[in-house]
Amino acid sequence: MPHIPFGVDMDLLSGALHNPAHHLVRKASDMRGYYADANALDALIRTGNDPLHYEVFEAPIPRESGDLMVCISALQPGRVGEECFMTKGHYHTIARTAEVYLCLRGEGLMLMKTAGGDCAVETMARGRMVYVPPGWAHRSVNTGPEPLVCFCVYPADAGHNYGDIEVQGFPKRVIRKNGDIQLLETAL
Ligand code: S6P
Ligand code: ZN
Repeated sequence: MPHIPFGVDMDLLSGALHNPAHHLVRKASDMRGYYADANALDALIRTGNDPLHYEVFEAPIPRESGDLMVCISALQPGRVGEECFMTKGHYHTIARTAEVYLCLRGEGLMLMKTAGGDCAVETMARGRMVYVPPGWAHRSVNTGPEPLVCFCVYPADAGHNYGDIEVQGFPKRVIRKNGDIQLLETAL
């Protein structure tokens, strides 16, 4: 891909980018193993017609050192059992790379952890930026009734490493119970 300046149009409400180079779609069936209540996820897949979980639209940028990847994502509202819809979460393959999330719509939490056992949680809301430092795995959680739409920028060669996340998850799970958002400690 040539390195020439360009611009792209985005729909900040739905969280879409026109003519993306890559469009990632994750449905409920892609999330097996990630939620505490596997039966509730199976029921959602069967009776809910395997609903959309989240989408990520990436701009046409080479995944090269020195470039910045730009994407916009939309995480749908909903729950699996009591647990709020969330992304899989990942480390970056190149661990020294950070990421900036600017929230454009909705409400949520960013769960972050290091391989060394540190954990952090930041709120996400329209107009709020969350900085994910190098070495921190990150997972977005939608705690509200609308799509959680975010604009992200990170080094284009960073890569995704799902590492221990599918097996261990994060040190906290986010549930909505009786209308309240609660953070549960998980046994790691
Ligand atoms: C990429 C950035 C996001 C995620 C997206 C999907 O570094 O953090 O664009 O790719 O939120 O998350 P996941 O964990 O399924 O790759
Ligand atoms: Zn990332």
